[in-house]
Amino acid sequence: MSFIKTEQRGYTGVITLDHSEKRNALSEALVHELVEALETFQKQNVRAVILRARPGVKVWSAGHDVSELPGRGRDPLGWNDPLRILIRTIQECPMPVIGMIEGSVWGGACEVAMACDILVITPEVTFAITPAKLGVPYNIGGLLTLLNMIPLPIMKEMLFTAEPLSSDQAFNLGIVNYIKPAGDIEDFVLGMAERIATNSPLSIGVMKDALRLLSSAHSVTPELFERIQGMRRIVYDSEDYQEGVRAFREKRRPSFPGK
Ligand code: YZS
Ligand code: YZS
Repeated sequence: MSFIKTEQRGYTGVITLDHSEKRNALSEALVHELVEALETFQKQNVRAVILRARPGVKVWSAGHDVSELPGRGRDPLGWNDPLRILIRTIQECPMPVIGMIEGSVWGGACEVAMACDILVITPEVTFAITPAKLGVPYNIGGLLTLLNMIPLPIMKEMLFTAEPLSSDQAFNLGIVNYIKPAGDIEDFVLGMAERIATNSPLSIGVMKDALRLLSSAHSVTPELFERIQGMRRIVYDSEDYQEGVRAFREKRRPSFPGK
């Protein structure tokens, strides 16, 4: 079964999320296809990638596939979790990835958007980062992806309320590059990708990687790393995490005991 569609137009590679039944949730299978598509594009000398969903969708992606989150006692966002693999693949691929977004963006899909190099969205887009609704302790690398895009007070509000940020706010804060009406967005993004493709892919690839390395150049001592991991562990060992995931499966509001 295929959860995405891919298309190559000259030097531009287009990936379309295509699993509307599950609102493009980032299952292991979907992520695997996405990662393969990016690797194939790289081999085929694609110079710019567009990551989009089907035209007119209400949900760009519902985020991590909650049915695949591990049970209590295991890190839900460990190094080899599909979301983590996808984020690294987008960040480390040398071609610029343009996120072309229609619809709402949830949880881990917000991080996918923030891992893209350039964002173009329609006016209806919203971004909600939702670990606090599931009792998930978001991982450190993931927080850094968000921190590199979102001003700290706004990020705290998003994380603590888990409420959506509007397209206007995202644009005014410089998180997204452009807001375009649904009827214009595709041509606009394709045009931008074509213009990128006329420039030196070697120069662009190295600058992208250097910017990634510079923006992740925070020194964390082993002790600090272990301390944060220890704090996170308390959360994924907790009743809150169990209740959050269970409530999602049972399609009801969670009631968090706070322990
Ligand atoms: O009942 P069926 O089998 O038709 O499946 C339903 C949903 O269960 C499924 N689905 C998902 N399955 C797994 N993981 C998901 N994230 C997910 N989202 C949806 O898709 C089928 C259609 O869903 P409905 O709810 O009926 O669709 P609709 O009424 O259109 O509502 C769309 C939204 C997106 C509003 C709704 O599905 C929703 O609230 N989804 C969850 C959004 C969310 O909270 N995502 C964050 C997931 N967590 C993460 O990414 C990170 C771990 S974290 O939490 O740390 O940020
Ligand atoms: O033909 P003659 O001898 O009259 O000389 C011409 C140009 O060759 C010369 N000239 C330059 N020479 C060396 N380095 C330059 N950057 C440079 N720019 C211009 O000046 C004479 C007049 O130039 P025209 O092209 O005839 O003037 P005009 O029609 O008024 O056009 C002006 C612009 C500025 C639009 C045009 O000259 C142009 O596109 N110049 C190049 C702009 C550019 O790409 N600069 C970036 C250079 N690179 C860097 O700063 C970094 C290394 S990097 O690339 O990393 O950002």
